[in-house]
Amino acid sequence: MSRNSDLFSRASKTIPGGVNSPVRAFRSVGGTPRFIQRAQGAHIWDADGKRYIDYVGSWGPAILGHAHPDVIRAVQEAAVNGLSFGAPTEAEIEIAEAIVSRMPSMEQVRLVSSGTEATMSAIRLARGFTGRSRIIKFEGCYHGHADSLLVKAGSGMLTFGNPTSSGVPAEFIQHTLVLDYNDLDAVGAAFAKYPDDIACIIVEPIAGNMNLVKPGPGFLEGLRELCTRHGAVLIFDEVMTGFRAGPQGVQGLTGILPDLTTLAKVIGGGMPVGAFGGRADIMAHIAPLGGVYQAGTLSGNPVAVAAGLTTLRLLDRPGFYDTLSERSAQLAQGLQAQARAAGIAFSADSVGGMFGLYFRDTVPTSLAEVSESDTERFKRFFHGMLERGVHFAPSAFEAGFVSGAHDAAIIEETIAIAGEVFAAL
Ligand code: KE4
Repeated sequence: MSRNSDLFSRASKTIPGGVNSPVRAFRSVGGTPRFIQRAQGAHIWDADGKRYIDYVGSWGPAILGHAHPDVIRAVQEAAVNGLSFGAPTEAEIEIAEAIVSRMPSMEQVRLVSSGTEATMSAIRLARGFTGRSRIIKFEGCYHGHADSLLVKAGSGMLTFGNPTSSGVPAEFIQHTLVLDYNDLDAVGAAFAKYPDDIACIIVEPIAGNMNLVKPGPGFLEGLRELCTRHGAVLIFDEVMTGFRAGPQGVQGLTGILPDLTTLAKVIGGGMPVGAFGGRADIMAHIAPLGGVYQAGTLSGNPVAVAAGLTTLRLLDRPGFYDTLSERSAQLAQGLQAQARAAGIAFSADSVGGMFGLYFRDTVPTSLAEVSESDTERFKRFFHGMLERGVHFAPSAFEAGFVSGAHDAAIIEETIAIAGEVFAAL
């Protein structure tokens, strides 16, 4: 019995499902989750001492590679001066300045402790700013686990959604419209049906929670135009794509500026930091300035901020993102070549430091197309790679991540291992 199995059965006695976040339980791929003992650079080691090349990277934060010495040192130096004060610190100003100077649409920012807090707060702010209740989200996009966002599309596209979680009363999601990603006509129809009644659109400007799905031509531009025309707030949920898809997130890649942006993951560098921000005239409605209440005991705590601020500064290294993008593309192309050689229906895509792997012939443009992937084959691929020391996301519906520590040799090693696994699929 491996230590992973021992730990998993022991964990399950005191922690629901043995994990503190559901995707970690391997439910969609089967098998025993690996309990990580330590991580360094591109690698993680499990409880049995087995080493893996890691492409989860804590679901995005480990963009520099795990345990970067400068980040660890910054955390240690902050910690000896105290962990949290519940009072303002200079470091919070520095990370706020670092964020707003990098994100083209952000004039002001408020720190929180998770992506969920960021999106929940941004939606409340959009409702408070507009005085409207209805919100639009897209099927397959995940924005954290706030009640009003745990919704799947209703029967008719323009009817209101149904909860995706028990414990969410219908009243809590009655104002949430769920539309198809990339379906701009449906968004136009929603505004036509509910003129002056839609507070905001929240969207992953590149989706990473239905696997990687990019916006179609004109989709983001169309959302921007519709929100401007109807006085609705456009929220880019860049929790995953912020400082990951590129040095200025998707808004930097596209030049399309949202009214509000939510961030987390990279800006904490592995420590709990989230943020929401954007137009100063909207942020002026947040307490203590305005009537939209939002708060957090550990928001902006100096230890988490030290990790995030050091990470952001290290990302400024010349050529960092060019190399990161090259590595992701090298992985995607190499896996595609191996799959083709083995006659496996497979495609892959990448943008910046994130990638998507799909067991279908073509790169998907919607959740429906992602759902046509061969998930059974994905499971066998996932475990074949895991047994050979490569740790991909334990779900066919998640994006993957490379870091600055994934050099060309590590990518080539991964591609070579995949050749063996595809051949056995
Ligand atoms: P957190 O509350 O988990 O920090 O962030 C929620 C969130 C919000 N918005 C986007 C675009 C996100 O990707 C996330 C969280 N992403 C998942 C990965 N698919 C976190 C992994 C997990 O749930 O354990």
